[in-house]
Amino acid sequence: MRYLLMGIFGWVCSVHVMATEYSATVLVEGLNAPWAMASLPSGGWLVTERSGQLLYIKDNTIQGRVAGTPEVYFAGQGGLLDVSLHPAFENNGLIYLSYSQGNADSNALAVFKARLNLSGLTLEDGQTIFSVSPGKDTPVHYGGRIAFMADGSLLLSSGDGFDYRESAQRKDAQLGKILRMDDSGRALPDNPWFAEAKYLWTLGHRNPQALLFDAVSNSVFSHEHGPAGGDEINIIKAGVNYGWPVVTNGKDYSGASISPFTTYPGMQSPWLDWTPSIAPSDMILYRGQQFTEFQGQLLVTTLKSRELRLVEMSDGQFTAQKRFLSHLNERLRGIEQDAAGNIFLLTDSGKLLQLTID
Ligand SMILES: [Ca+2]
Repeated sequence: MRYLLMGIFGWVCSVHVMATEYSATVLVEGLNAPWAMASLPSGGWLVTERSGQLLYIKDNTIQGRVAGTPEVYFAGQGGLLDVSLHPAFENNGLIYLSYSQGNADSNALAVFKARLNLSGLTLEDGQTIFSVSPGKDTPVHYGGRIAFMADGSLLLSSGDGFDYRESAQRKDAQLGKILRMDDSGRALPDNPWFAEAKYLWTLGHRNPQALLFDAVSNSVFSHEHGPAGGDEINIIKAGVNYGWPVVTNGKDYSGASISPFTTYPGMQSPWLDWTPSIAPSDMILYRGQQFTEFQGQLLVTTLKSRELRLVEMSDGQFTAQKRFLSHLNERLRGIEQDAAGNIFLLTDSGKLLQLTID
């Protein structure tokens, strides 16, 4: 018995020593509700603050506020949301912002396009190239993530507006969808329902908070918030119905059942379901060299769970999850990798962090 215990003790110790531990270095503090960031090829970051500011950060310092951003409807979950560089940014300097526009009676997720003048800290030729239709009178569930695909098309995740969840199944509404357009905001003729619903790429989403295109696997991943339970990751393919609110593993916040169905013919079940909810906020598919454990895997920031989730897969199938950074006790809002393979995080408490190996 004594030898058996010693054996177990030794095994536990060796596992502890072998596992890689991660922590984070604070680069910048004092950000005001940061939502998203984009790594600039010249070094530094563009960071959005939900109240409407676009900040330029370099050398661990806020260099200034970029002028020329759109006027945002700042309420609830709305305001200035994502920032994304055009795939040919180094040639054309174009950036894209998602934001909520309008007022309490009628507001909508919109996309703003502009040319970044970094030396002048201003946006030039800015224009709103798209806004979700119809408008709504709730300040929540915008979705709002932008991702460019290899063909140069722009994907936009649009939330269901909370009170309008039935719209997620209707082709005559852009709520609860992933939308696809060109880099000027025009619908693309090869979209799956172009004749009847030009912009729609997929149906049946609730509040998709992450959206990414991975060039290596030529795949698109998203995640979205369920209600109480039913957070999910999906692999996004054109023309697919992802089920909300007909199919969900979540319940209403009251505890009432939303749907009797967890599967339904013609609707795609989640690639990964989180019940109970972890409130995922952002996600990358890591393609750098610096963190070997993360290569080719998904990293998900979480709000409710206050941790970084590694979601491992093999041949496109989910295999395992691991949890990191719980000791920070931070609501993690955003994650990005830079060209060198470094990983950066945003927190709701207003910090820009860099991931480190302990
Ligand atoms: Ca679903």
